[in-house]
Amino acid sequence: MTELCAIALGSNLSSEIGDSEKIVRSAIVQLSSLSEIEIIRVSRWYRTKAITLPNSAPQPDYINGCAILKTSFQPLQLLQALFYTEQMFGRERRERWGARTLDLDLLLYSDRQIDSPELVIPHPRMSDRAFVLLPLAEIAPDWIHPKAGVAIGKLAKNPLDLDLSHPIAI
Ligand code: PH2
Ligand code: MG
Ligand code: MG
Repeated sequence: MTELCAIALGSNLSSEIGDSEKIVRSAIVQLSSLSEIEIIRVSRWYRTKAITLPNSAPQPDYINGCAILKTSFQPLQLLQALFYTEQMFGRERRERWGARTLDLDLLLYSDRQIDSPELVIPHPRMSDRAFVLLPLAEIAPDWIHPKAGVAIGKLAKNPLDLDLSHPIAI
């Protein structure tokens, strides 16, 4: 049994692998090497202004994008695989919304809604983030956001007053 999922990728720090663009591209290759994951579509990559917590130091721009995958993993197994991949790419968790070499967020898992301490799906902040919605709308415009009941393509057209990330395709 496989399910269709959507993930978001982000990076705003380079590592020994290379710059952020190299990191997100390599992360896709790494995920597709797992027998439980088949990458179906990948968006273009976008350069975006870092959204930070109020009063925190400025951060480098992000490279953001989204991917659709088919997986035989259950949601928490997939989450573990994403965490593991982040670690492979040198991710360190120091502060919330701190700069990172690789962030992999599970956005959608089929039409499921999950609200557990470990995992909330749909991703609770995806609907107000242009750096998620724009790339996602490119590859999954008709996917209905299970909580909002609205297609991703439509959500991506809403004014995003709070998000000043201004995604620019690279
Ligand atoms: N991720 C964050 C916080 N801020 N800003 C941009 N532009 N892109 C991100 O992926 C991002 C962010 C926390 O996950
Ligand atoms: Mg994130
Ligand atoms: Mg994350």
